[in-house]
Amino acid sequence: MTKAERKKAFALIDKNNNGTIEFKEWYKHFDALIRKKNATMTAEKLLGLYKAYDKDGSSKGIDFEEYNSFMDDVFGTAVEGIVAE
Ligand SMILES: [Ca+2]
Repeated sequence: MTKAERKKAFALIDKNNNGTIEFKEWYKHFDALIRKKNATMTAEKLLGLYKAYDKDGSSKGIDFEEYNSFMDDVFGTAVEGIVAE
């Protein structure tokens, strides 16, 4: 996923367009995504992830840089690593 694609994905999650992903936006997005894959993740786990990536602990949400580091952790090695080989 290129940075431009990530920006698009970020904008899709940021429904109210304020530049950060609030927990309700985060939850809605990932809950739907996880359900599509027939998996489940509890709200507590999603909240834990959310808090882990809201690095400045502002609790006003996850900004693009924070989202980007989340994507690096989740997809960096697994997907882009394979593509790079
Ligand atoms: Ca938002």
